[in-house]
Amino acid sequence: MRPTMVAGNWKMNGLSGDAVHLTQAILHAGLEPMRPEVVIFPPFTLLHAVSQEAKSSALRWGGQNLFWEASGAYTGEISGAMLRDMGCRYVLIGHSERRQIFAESDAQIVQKIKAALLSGLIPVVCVGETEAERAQGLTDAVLRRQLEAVLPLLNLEASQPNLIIAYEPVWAIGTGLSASPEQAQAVHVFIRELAAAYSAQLARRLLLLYGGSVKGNNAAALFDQADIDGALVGGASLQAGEFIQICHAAE
Ligand code: G2H
Repeated sequence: MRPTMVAGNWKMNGLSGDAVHLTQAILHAGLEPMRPEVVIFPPFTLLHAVSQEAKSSALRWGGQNLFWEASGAYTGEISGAMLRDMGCRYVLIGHSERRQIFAESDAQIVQKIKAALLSGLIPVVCVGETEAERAQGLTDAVLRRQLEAVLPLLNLEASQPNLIIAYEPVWAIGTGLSASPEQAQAVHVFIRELAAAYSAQLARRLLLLYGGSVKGNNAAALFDQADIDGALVGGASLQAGEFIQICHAAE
């Protein structure tokens, strides 16, 4: 059985007090350590506060983005080493909001993944189609294009995958309109098949998260699907009770 993960993407939300409150709530929720692995992705400004609360727990945290250069005159950017310095284990890369609002390209996403891996971070790479692309029957083609850039970065020498994929259909993000478990499962199978072209063993072990309006009341049905290994949760991760309910659904 593959491990499961529930990750909370706080996006651009929260001040120090919120970070302490939310982190404390997760730590005191009676979750079984590491079943699932629970990860939070706070804004950069809250990484220190989260790390102070969670440092001697099984809770993990990561950055929502990074820049591919190691250091230098890149005003406003954050490097992989800086995230490691904050105790991050993971980094989100290629979230659709980065792709759409900040025009991140597949080529830039590849550079970011390489930088993350070099820094010792585990990239959680987001892929997904828009509503128009799905309506035109282009879901597979879009995912193939996005993943053809990413999957060659799998380390074929390793026994475990060096990255995680999050399938986030853009039409389901923050809309309250989650993909049905069956729709998500079908795409996850497709992603695993694409990965199997590189390594059947790594593909079996590849952690595939679903993201897009995951809530306390729909998480269990998503987790029942064979190829959904966890969730990347946005809006609901800002509400302690809702997020903890999702974590329990993955236990
Ligand atoms: C997708 C998801 C978290 P939400 O962006 O990454 O957000 O759960 O609010 O749809």
